Amino acid sequence: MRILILISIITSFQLFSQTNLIINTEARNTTSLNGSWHYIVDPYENGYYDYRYTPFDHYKIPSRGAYYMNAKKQNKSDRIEYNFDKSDVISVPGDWNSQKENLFYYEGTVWYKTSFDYKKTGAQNRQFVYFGAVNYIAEVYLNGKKLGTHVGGFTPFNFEITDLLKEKDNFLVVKVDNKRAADAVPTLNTDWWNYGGITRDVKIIETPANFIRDYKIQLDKNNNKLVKGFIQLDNNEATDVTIQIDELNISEIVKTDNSGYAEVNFGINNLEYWSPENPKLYTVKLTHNNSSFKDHIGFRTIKVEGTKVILNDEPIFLKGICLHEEFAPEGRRANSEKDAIQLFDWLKELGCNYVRLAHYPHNEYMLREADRRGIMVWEEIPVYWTIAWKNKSTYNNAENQLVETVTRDKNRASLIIYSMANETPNSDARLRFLTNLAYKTREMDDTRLISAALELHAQGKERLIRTIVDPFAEVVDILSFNLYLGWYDGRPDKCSKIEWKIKYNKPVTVSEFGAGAKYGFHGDNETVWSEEFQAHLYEENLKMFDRLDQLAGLSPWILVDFRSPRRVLPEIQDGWNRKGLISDKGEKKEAFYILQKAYKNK
Ligand code: GCB
Repeated sequence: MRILILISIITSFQLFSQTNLIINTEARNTTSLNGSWHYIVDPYENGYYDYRYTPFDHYKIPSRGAYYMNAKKQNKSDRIEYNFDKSDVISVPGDWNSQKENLFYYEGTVWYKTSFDYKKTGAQNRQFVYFGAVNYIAEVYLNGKKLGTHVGGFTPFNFEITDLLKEKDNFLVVKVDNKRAADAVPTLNTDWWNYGGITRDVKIIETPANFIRDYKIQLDKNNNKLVKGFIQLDNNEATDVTIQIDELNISEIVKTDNSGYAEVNFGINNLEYWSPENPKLYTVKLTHNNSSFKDHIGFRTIKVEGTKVILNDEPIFLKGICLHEEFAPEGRRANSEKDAIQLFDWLKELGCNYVRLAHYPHNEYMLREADRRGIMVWEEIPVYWTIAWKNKSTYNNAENQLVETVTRDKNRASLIIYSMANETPNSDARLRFLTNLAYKTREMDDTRLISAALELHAQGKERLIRTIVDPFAEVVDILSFNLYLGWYDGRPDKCSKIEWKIKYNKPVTVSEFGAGAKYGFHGDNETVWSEEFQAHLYEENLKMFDRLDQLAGLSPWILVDFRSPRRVLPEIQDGWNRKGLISDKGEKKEAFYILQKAYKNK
């Protein structure tokens, strides 16, 4: 029976809206603002609110007490109670927790400041300041003027600074607040570290007066000889844009309408399709008003047919693993291309063709690396566990994070699945929330699949039947579930007794299974935390999943041990979730080789 779902109309909420995101920033004319920034830790938000708790932002005449004014003492009677230039420095990009011992557990406000000179390269040019991500709320000010606010810790945003930028002595101040909140996305409760700070690159982008801000150049979902998409200029202008793919002798001219928008629609022949075996990327050149830049784009189709996932007309099994955006050997957020290369080296060694980037959008280096290395990607937004489903602004926040993710990554061939949520409990409000997100995703990009990490339900007298009872299963393209059989649910030998009863005619991927193990701790199969226990659990689980007819892929939990404040057991966890196949020091546990062997034989 089809379930009718009432879609509520939710209007966009100003605070979160970020529709003017510039994509493919690595190909633009940019100046990095990465480096050492001064910072002030401000748990009472003294630099933001006055003593009546009125934000300085609301003052008509700016107060020099507001930290974003970066005020300097002008004479001996001048009382200024902060001084960025005499405050400590911190690296950007980078989380503060791993850089400063006293900020290890800190959740709250930290002010960042950098000063710089800037020479514009063209008189008519425009400039934007771009942040790869700031966790979680960023209030951004240039030269004492507010540029705007961004909410959400894992997606990029930019503000125009053309009119404020000077040749000398600019100061950019960012108030970063990573306090968790019940109505935020994610909410209060997660099983990962709430790394605070300016965690990704910061740069100034310089563009012509009008420029190509956004575009989608991808194969049509149902026709692998047709490129479809759009070009969006930043300003309204009816003009020509040229799309060139020299290797394929393609040079297409599209005409933008009065709103600067053009549809892209052209035939393409003799393509080498992108796949894990042949991650072919074409250089695509976009030209508008004599100004050009390039992207490296792969072409492939992905769809489902019955219970199969079909890549370029062939069924494919997703041999994957989950991953947090963390560089464990240094106990910090991953933030560079070098980090991405190390993580993908491990994925390749394990024999993966697929990765689940949990539980929020990872940095763009990861998607670029996935494109180059032929690893298909599941990308998700941090709608995790107990979100405030009924709260409109929570929805708007989630939707905005989704929109920013799709906007940034829709030209990456590796990206095949958008996930709407992880382990969320059934309710009408949750169904409405997730369905709205799914509709929004399809409206923006119908060339990829939609999923969510769902929960399973136990049935039968002995509760050994596993099934999905979830109306959101009707909405997704691929069913996925997390299942900790042998860890949170019984012993590993229970796996052999499980019966599957999944009624939907859709492919199924196991989005998580696993067990904790401390590298170097040995025991028998039944000794919890031993490498042997984890390896045995993998063996039993893999056999159990082999009996699931619709099985189209696996992404066990997880490639590398990761930091979590929930994991406090001394001598075993010490602040780390130990379900990694690789330890926090980079050592491979026995289960790594079990999965590697299973993937070799698939
Ligand atoms: C889960 C969550 C994941 C946790 C994992 C665990 O189901 O999705 O975020 O870290 O279990 O280790 O318990």
